Amino acid sequence: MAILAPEKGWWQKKVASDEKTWIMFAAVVALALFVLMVGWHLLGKQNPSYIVYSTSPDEFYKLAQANWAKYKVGEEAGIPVVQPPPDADVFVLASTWKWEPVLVLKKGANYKFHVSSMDLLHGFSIQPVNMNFAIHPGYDYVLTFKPTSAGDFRLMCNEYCGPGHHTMIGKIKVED
Ligand SMILES: [Cu+2]
Repeated sequence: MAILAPEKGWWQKKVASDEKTWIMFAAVVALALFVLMVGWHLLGKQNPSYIVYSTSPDEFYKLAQANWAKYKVGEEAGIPVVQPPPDADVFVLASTWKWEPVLVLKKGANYKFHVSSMDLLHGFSIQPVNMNFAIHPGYDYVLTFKPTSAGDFRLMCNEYCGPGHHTMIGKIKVED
């Protein structure tokens, strides 16, 4: 019974051979999973990795505003429509409860995304592709991004962020 102390010297008992087999088996499985983790990162269609820098909501907001002013081509319901050229920096800002700006990108071009939140934890999720990142305020998430198909994509928030969470839907248009 667990309520009683184990008998003295129990830790000095030799490990039985079947127990040794199980320990070896577990070690082999753990090592195999460790190797798979690296392989899966390189070969599996996982979330791409990104680089994170620390920033502040104020600083990021200023950088985003300057970037949008440079590449702005219009406005949709008060949200700027931004068309950055290939290889440009692209700023995406999450706040309760919207994504800014509306992006117009070119298929096959490379972009350097900077994503941050102004207030709470939000989730940057591009639908219907498998991309999903947690976005905390105070950090600049930098990811290289190359749209591989044309069409209209939705940017969803994938972390519950309050009563307007379900309305937090952004737009990315990818042109041929
Ligand atoms: Cu949300």
